[in-house]
Amino acid sequence: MSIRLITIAFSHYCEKARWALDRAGIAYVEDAHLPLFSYLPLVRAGAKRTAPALVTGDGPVVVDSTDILHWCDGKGDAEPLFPPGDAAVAELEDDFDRRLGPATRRLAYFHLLGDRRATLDVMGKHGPAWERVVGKAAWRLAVIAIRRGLRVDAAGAERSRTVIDQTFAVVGERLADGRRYLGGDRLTAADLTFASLAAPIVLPPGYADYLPRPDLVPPAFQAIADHYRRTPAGELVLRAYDER
Ligand SMILES: N[C@@H](CCC(=O)N[C@@H](CS)C(=O)NCC(=O)O)C(=O)O
Repeated sequence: MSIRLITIAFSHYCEKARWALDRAGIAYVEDAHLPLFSYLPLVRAGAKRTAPALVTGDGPVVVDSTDILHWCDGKGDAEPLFPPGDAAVAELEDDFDRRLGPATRRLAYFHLLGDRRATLDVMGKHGPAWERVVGKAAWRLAVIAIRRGLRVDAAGAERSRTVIDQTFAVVGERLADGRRYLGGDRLTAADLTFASLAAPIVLPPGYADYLPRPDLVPPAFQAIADHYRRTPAGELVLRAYDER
């Protein structure tokens, strides 16, 4: 039985899982869905409500992106993402997962969802054709549901920017001694998680398949990406994607 990664294709947590699987050289099939449509396959697989989930065929379904990274460390060929005994990498990874991920998602949605063409472009690229047809027809309802569910509003976007600025500052300070990666000279779970969870606001070319076409990115959204790309932390995101 092939390994199946259930995703919301453009979700940055799903990107994190894809990246870890690719890096570890693990063959898998992506079962991509649109938001809300992902619930049924997740529940059927015995996962939680959130994507990603990894159906391995030889054990329980792995239901959280960080657990998928650990699973890859146990199964893949690459050097471990969590170097044994390195508590700093695990702490950074956990902080990015709990604070940065929700913040970048909210800020990106805040700038995306007001623009119908950009939103439909992102939602129209992946997943079963019937989901895209229904999603397009019901896009206004989907936008309302996402805005309510994730508290996507001006005040939330402002709070998220503060979290992002704090996190980018912490990352920048760690890189200030000239190290290439957060844990030292090679990519670890901290870098992979930071780069994938920051991708929706840094817009690295390697994530383009999950972003609006460049000419559709709303100007205020592009200005945010331009700002963060110029920071040392933003440069780490771009470099990690270049080397992906
Ligand atoms: N901590 C989880 C977070 C995953 C997550 O928030 N996934 C979102 C997509 S970005 C989701 O599936 N949301 C659907 C929902 O919450 O109902 C992980 O790392 O896997």
